[in-house]
Parts: sequence; C-alpha cells; structure tokens
Amino acid sequence: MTYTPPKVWTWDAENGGHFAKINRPIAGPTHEKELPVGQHPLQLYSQSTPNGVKVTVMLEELLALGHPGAEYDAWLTKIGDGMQFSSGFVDINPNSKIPALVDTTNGCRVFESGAILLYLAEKFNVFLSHDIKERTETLNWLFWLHGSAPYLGGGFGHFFSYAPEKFEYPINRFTMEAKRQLDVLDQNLAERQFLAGDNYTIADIATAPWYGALVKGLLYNAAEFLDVTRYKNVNRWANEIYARPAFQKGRMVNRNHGKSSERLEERHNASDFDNIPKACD
Ligand SMILES: N[C@@H](CCC(=O)N[C@@H](CS)C(=O)NCC(=O)O)C(=O)O
Repeated sequence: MTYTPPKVWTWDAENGGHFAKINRPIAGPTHEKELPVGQHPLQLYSQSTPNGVKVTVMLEELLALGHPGAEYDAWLTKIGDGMQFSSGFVDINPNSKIPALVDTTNGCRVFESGAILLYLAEKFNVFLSHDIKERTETLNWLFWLHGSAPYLGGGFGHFFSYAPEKFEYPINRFTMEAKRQLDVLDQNLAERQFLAGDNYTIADIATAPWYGALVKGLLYNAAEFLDVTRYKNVNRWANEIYARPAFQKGRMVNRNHGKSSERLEERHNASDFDNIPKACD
C-alpha cells in the first residue's frame, strides 16, 4: 500500500515494529533517576548490542594486557525498558543511547562508542599507533564503521528483522548496501591481516561486533540471505578475532538474553566471569 505523507508529520501513533515503545521524536529525560556508581575507575552503562560490545571488548583487551586502570563496573542499561532516558543517563549522554562511560579519575563523560574507543586507546596508549600513516589508516576504518553500521543496523537489520512487515523496497535497498559494505571489507582484508594493516586496532574492535557477527550468523539471522560464505577474507578475520579470549569475555558482559553460560548481566570484578555457569555438553 502506498503512503501519502501529510503536510506536517505529527506524533500521534505508534509506528509498529520492535522498538515502537521506546521511539520518540524528542530528546531529554523521561524520568528522574541517578545512575549507580561502583568502586572502579571506569563506570560503563551499556547493554550487549554490537555498539555496547565494542567497549566491553576494548576494556577486557586492556585488562588482558595488564592495565589495572581499565578496571570497570558495567551496569546493565536495558534499552527496551527505556533506562537510557533516565535523568542520570541523559547527563552523561544527551543522545540517550548506550554505551556511555564515566572516567571517575578525571570526571570525563564519554559517549558514542567510537569516541569511547578513541578515549581508551589514547588513555592507555594501545591499539592506535603513533605513526601518522598507521594511525590515520586506523581512523579511516573506525570512521568508516561509524558511517556504515547505521545502514546495516538501522537499514538492513531494521527492515529485514524488526519492521512490523516485510517491505521489498527497503529490504532490497539495504541488502544491496550491506553486501557492498561486506565486499569493501573483503577486498581490504584480502591484502592485510587486520583492517588497518598488520596490527589489531580499535578499528577491528569496532567492526567485528557488527560485520564479524553478521558473517558468523550471529546478527539478524541473515547469514544465508546475504550469502556470507562468499566473503572469505571477512570470515577468516572474524574467526581470528572471535577466538581472542578478551573478545569472548567482552561479548558476555551486559548480555541479558541467550544461554546462561554466555552472559554476565553486570560485571563488577574480574572474578565475576568465574561464576558464569558452564555450558552443558
Ligand atoms: N552512534 C552510537 C549509536 C548507539 C546506539 O545506537 N545505541 C543503541 C543500541 S545499539 C541504543 O542505545 N538504542 C536505544 C534507543 O535508541 O533508544 C554509538 O556508536 O555509540
């Protein structure tokens, strides 16, 4: 059925779909509530979506390298319940989206997952080279991810998986773009081990939870539809990154769905991982 837009759009009906209850055309808090604060230097408010996982992976990678200053409390922020609209959350991210971080050592608030990765890479001096060429190549791919992933998530994923009905036009449009993006990555990874060259960087940490998850069949249940096995280099890269212990830990943090052996709803100590029930064979 064709839609004829009115002269002026008004917010008078739910638009249907997966996120209908939390979508609003206005910014700002919906309720007063302070954020909890734990004892570690870094306080993270997040959920294990691809954007959230970028940050928990980065923090676990830093801890694996032995940086005690990267110890963190990860508070589950249930976006389906509208927790991103509390007054405390809006104070640290006026855009009301997870993830958001507070560095209690200097009072910095950091929002936007790309900004958080950059902040942590600079604070701990790792996963981002000082060499101008290597650093720029890493930032090229980090910004590429941040420009591209909304087409995958808000475009392809939304219409393929979350929209109230399957509409051919947007599914075609965003499938074309998602496959083009996979091909961009595949051609780049044919030449090099990691996105920016020989070293694992924040560009890989940002991209693997999106396009790595996609080719591993972990996102939108779309692996067959997108014929992901053809992107051989992306698959090789994703397998290598998913095998990293810190990546595996980071994926579990703030996860509140799926198998109990693969989730840690909140993380306040390194030893919290020891209490996750083991998977049954
Ligand atoms: N560009 C932002 C996107 C963050 C984002 O879209 N977060 C989603 C979850 S992946 C969210 O909080 N959605 C809740 C909402 O839209 O109300 C980033 O990279 O941090």
